[in-house]
Amino acid sequence: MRTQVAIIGAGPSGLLLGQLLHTAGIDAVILERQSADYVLSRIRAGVLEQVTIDLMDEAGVGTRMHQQGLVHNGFDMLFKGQRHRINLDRLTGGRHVMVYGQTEVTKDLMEARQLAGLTTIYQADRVQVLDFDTDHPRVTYEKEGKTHELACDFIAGCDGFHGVCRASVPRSALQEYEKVYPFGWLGLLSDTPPVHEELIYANSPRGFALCSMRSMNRSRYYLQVPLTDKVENWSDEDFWQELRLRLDQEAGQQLVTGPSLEKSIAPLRSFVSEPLRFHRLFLAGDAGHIVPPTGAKGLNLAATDVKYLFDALREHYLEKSSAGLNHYSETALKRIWRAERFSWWFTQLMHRFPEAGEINQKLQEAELDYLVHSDSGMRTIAENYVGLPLNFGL
Ligand code: FAS
Ligand code: PHB
Repeated sequence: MRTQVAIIGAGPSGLLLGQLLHTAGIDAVILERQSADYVLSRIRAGVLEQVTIDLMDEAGVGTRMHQQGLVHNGFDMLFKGQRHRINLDRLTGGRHVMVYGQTEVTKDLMEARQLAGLTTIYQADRVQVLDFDTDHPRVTYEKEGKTHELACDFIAGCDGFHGVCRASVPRSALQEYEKVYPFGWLGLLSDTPPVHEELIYANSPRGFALCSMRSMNRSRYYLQVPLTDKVENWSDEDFWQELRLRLDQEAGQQLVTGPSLEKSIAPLRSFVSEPLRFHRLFLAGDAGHIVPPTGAKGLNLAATDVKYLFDALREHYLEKSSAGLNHYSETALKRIWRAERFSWWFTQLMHRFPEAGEINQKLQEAELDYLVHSDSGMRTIAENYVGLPLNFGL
């Protein structure tokens, strides 16, 4: 079998790239290790930046997102029992974010791909990416006990942090930067009305909490928990009780509890692998970087990688120019490091670091107190949260 672009991974990165390539008449085959249902079962991101919204529209899959997505013009920061609203609209000159779950983004992209009759091979085992340092890269995989080979012009490594693509690059050819945080996020999904119409990020002496949502009937909550914690240690009742202890009185009274639909613990890390290009192999999304989810950047950063890579591939095929491909890594990494910085900074500001001593909580509260009483302080939060403009600093 042969294609122009072999995409490894059918998460949001791979599916969005496949859909954009299709709009430009460029052929791509997606190879995915899991089943489609398994991919959809993973509960992840919830907040889309405008650049991601625009890309969904460009890929022709934005209809349901605009019908069901919730436009948010602000969010609350809670500390010392007080809530302070970050007015995104006012602070960024009219920009906002949209609450629309990654599961829905993935569903829309999967359906569009299937409707267009495009090839996605699910449950592709033992995927190998080969000869990507030559002009004739190829991918092999096993399916139903048979080995298959896919010849291609380019390989897009959209296979996430634990994927095969980055792992196939010789260690001497890349440099990895990593920071692992001493805690995780225990997430709970429930069919209950959100505690507030916007998100609440809470810095409490007991630890971080986040009140988010998927719709006005489905809520998503997170609690900072020690890395040693296990999801089986947490009954729903324990979760709701701890969440109340980390919120202010009003939210505690508003909180509607109910049975969890999903409960899981995600580790937090900052990670970047440089570069993102290895001749005919390109890394995009979590395959190349990870951010702690505090700044809601993970999915949005994946989307901008895909935008840069799609623009470069389209330029290669339609304009016979390789300029975009040659600049992909440098351009994407500039934006990646800006998002890594904000995600790290916001994580340091909002989470409890017991090993840093009680003074750390006092310093965090002092910094928060300054930020929410300073327009420039709130603006630095707002402009990063909605996503820096694509031409920022260029
Ligand atoms: P993904 O990991 O989503 O997709 C990679 C795909 O490649 C997967 O389907 C995988 O099965 C497949 N794959 C892996 N190895 C393969 C192989 N060898 N062969 C074929 N296929 C292979 N971001 C936020 O903004 N907010 C959040 O709250 C948030 N929460 C998260 C919680 C968790 C537990 C995790 C892990 C991430 C979270 N993220 C969050 C970040 C997340 O949303 C990612 O940024 C997003 O999934 C990135 O999408 P992809 O790059 O497509 O990678
Ligand atoms: C979510 O709704 O899953 C979510 C929202 C904002 C974040 C992280 C996760 O910063």
